[in-house]
Amino acid sequence: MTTMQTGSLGDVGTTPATAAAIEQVEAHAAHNYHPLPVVVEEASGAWVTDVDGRRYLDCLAAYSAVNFGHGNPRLIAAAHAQLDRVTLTSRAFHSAALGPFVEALAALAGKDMVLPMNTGAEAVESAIKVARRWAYEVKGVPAGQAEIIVMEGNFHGRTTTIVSFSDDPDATTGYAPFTPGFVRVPFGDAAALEAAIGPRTAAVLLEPIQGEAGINVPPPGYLRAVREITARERVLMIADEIQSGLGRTGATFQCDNEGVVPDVYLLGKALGGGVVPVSAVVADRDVLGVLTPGSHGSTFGGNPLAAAVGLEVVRMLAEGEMQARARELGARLHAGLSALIGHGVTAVRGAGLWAGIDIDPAVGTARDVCLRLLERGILAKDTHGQTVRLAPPIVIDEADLDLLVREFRAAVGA
Ligand code: IF1
Repeated sequence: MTTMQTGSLGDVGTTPATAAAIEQVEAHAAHNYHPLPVVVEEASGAWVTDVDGRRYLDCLAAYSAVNFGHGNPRLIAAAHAQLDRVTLTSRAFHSAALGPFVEALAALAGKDMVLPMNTGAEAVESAIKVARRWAYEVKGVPAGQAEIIVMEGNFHGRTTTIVSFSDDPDATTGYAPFTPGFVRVPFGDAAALEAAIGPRTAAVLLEPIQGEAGINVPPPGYLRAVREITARERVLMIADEIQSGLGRTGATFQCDNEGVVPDVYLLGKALGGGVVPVSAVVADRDVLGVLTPGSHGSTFGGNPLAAAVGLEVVRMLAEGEMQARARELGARLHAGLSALIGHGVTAVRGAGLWAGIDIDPAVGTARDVCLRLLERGILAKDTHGQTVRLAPPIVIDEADLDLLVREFRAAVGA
């Protein structure tokens, strides 16, 4: 059972231990976030405990990096075992842990090869380089002229090249000059995509469901259309499954739910099990084969600790239970949330155990609702003003999922 929060929000934000911790971070860390006033000290499964011992149900799971729960025993055991062997060799030498990881991940994705990196942005940046080199060396696009088609409303990370093709002023203001070679089209519009493809097009990069944009699910058949068009036009289809993948939407990849196999999968977040940063570009040899010794790299990419945890994540996903849980619990979550439409909620979107809920402005902003949820012992995050995103760890139990829906209903005043 949960310990319900008592008192008003003021109590949550102003206890001495919480206030002191917030003050210290505000004094010494860059202010590139506006966190909710809660200071997490421990976590297990779907629950976190703050510095005052108060418990919260974690319904963000670090933006789906903690799909398998905080302190997942299998993943922590894999990390502990590797910690006592070797954690970092660089890839100047081979390590015993890398081979099993890349072989298992390639098999999970049905592809030949893996480029192991660390953060999602690194996987995206690496895929941009690989797609350009593939365009020049395999497709025959004239040197320096490769174009990559991206989506309006995209979010693929925070590096200067990635924000170069963002249409979000918060992500781009003050960071020019930008990297050229990107064309943006409306998400969900296959005709617009087809019209934008030309002889210099190397790839299409898209999220199968747009996360930051508000858990935007494209129209049925869109991803299949993207697959058909890119296959016909000899353009790489690059699916950014960094947030949508690895069980979150009730399948190994969201592309699976649409019966689509992209040329390239981009993975991250949950691939490291919420323990270490692990990301990857997964594709066949005719694509990743363009990388030659010295043409790309990373100090930590494919390190033994990351590989050991990543291997256990892949083994867990190969069993299929996490995907089944996300399907079953996701159906329960969406049924509960959809009942709120017209009662403080104007729309619910998502797939599996992933939901974007638009809040009726009469109730307040999404952040207002997140602050009310915080008072009620639920951690959630807003995006773009009116949308609350929910992505609890897939290990959440049914009783806690029902608690989430009850508290959400109360927080929107339904
Ligand atoms: C932040 C957002 C989510 C991603 C997709 C690549 C990356 C991300 C589809 C880059 C990262 C994170 C970044 C984090 C918050 C979070 C986020 F709100 F920023 F957009 F999830 F929606 N592709 N998303 O979602 O991966 O380099 O971060 O490992 O920047 O605040 P990363």
